[in-house]
Amino acid sequence: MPATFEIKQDYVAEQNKAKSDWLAQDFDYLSRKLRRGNVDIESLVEKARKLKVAVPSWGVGTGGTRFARFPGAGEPRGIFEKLEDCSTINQLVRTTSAVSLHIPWDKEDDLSSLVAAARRYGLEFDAINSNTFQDQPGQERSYKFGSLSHEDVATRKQAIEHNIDCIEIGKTIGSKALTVWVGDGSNFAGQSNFRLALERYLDSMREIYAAVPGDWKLYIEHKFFEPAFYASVINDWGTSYICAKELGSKALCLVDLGHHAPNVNIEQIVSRLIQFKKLGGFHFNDSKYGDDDLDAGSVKPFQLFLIFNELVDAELSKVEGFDPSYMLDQSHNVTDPIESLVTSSMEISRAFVQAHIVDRTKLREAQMAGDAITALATLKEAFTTDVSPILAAARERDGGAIDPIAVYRASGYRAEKARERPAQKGISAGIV
Ligand code: AFD
Ligand code: MN
Ligand code: MN
Repeated sequence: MPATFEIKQDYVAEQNKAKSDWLAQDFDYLSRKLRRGNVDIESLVEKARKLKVAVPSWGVGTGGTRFARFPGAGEPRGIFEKLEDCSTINQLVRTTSAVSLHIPWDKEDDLSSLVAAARRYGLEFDAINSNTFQDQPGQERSYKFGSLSHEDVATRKQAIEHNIDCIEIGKTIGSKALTVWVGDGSNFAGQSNFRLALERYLDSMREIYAAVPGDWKLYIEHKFFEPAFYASVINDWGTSYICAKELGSKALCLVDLGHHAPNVNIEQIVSRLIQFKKLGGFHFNDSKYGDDDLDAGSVKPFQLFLIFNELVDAELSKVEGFDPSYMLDQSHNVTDPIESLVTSSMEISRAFVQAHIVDRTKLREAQMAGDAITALATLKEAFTTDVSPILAAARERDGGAIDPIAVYRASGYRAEKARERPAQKGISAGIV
């Protein structure tokens, strides 16, 4: 008997039984509909089964805003409980078998126990994230005025060393990438010299790059504002691209969907990065105003589809070196984080499968004929196809739940965790 409550595999199978009839009917209907367009539903199920998206360790705790944090019941109190929740998500959806750690939030001295726990849950560790946007207790130098681009060489050195420490942790736990996002920037015009700040950032990154193992990737994550409200040092994909290019082949750009100005054409940015072989991966989430951590697909599902349209186009065109990694990066303020991450991972799979339905011959012909109406209609036809039965079948075949949220709620998992994990004062669970 495990010491803590977990959803039993038999329970998932039992719950699936009640839904399997309607799934078979819907699946059959969709398969006939897709066949009319020469699309084989089985190949889509296989595609869906292969797609993986990593879960952020910091996403399973309740987030907060600048104004307040309203803690949820049974929140994970440390990395081992976070892994437990990540495992529950993967058990239900079967597409989230990797976890992305954030250091020092997830700092653990006993790394072999951490690896053993992950293995027991069937989880792996994805990219490791460094944190030089906060000061930690006992830290010698402050990041108030920046980290990798700080004016002071000793502060930069401290930030570089932290990143190298993260690489060392990552090596031990089996990560293959380091993601660097810095909060460096300025709040006032004139506060910082743009050119010198970027030079210092690049010098620091060169030292980190040198410590990145040959079979690893170094992801540069840009963000146009916040915490710096006038100018961020790594503010956009252009700056990110230039830095990745300066550093070398291990350095790639990471696109966080929430890190662009409103209405920016993110799918076009994705296309550009693919074309010039610098697309490293994604932090999926959604955004309406300046927020960067809403649930993927919750505000602009068509945008998510259009991004996957570019990704699938690259996959089918066999663009050389195209191998982006997918991660969620969200903060959940008003929902049960497990429910949000379950739903978001399904939205990623939905957009991916829909993008695979696009009739690319028809689209190309419409483009060549200057037929904008048919081009858009071709995309819309795929986007408006309800691929839920494909996603449900993929989950079921891998031992997951046909209806993950229903199973999760019926299992009483959260109430059990609330008993097992009495609230602690002052837990911080991801802030931005
Ligand atoms: C930031 C970035 C980055 C960072 C995260 C921390 O999205 O990925 O690690 O917030 O929560 O906005
Ligand atoms: Mn991010
Ligand atoms: Mn963010």
